[in-house]
Amino acid sequence: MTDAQVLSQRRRLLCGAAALSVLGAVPAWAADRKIKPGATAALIVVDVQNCFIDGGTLPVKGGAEVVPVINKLADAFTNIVVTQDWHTPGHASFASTHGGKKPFESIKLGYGQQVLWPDHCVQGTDDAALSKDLRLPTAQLIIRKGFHKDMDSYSAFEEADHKTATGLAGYLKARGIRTVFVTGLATDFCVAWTAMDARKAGFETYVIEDATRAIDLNGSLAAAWKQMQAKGVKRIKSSDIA
Ligand code: VGL
Ligand code: ZN
Repeated sequence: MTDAQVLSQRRRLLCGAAALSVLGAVPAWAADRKIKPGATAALIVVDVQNCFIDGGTLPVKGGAEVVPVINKLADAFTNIVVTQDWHTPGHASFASTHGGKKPFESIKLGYGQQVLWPDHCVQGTDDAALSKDLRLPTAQLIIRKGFHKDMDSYSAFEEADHKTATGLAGYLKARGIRTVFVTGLATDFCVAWTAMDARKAGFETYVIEDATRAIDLNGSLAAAWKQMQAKGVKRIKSSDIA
């Protein structure tokens, strides 16, 4: 066979596999196409904290639903990093800090536009604690962010001035990590900013969609996916992981 014939035969085989998987019958060799995270991959679990779950101060719709998905994903990873939104009282991102401002309005601060939020994830409070239902026995690092009173940090890599590093990129690189899989809350804020900054720092980056839930403020979810795609972030489902 010529190379072209080999390729076209392969393509037919792959189409066949796609048709079979629609029927729910995936042959063993097609299952091999799932992603197997190895020693150079890390799962990043963003802000799965009481504040972002029902009963918390800034609940994300369906936020608790990511927990079992993430717990199951954790079995496939030897490297796991967890993040925590960790604000001072009177933080710049709180509406209550700015006289006359209401939550979900936006203002201009020294480093750019800032959405104002209800007071949330204050350092040391139960609201800021990780969900007690998370089971991540192999998690190696908890990185806290947003702890500078005058600056927010949606991203686990860089604060909102896009200059101040959290240290996560250096940590991951020092550990030999090349690929990151981002999960958690919220898709359109801390997950998206973390994923985009992971790309900026040179990591191959996936967002596992069903392991996230969104705030979706004025179309922010669709905008976030568009921006992530433009930056080369790959969008997958937890069933794509072996
Ligand atoms: C987040 C809003 C404010 C997040 C954090 O984790 O997505 N969103 N602080
Ligand atoms: Zn916050």
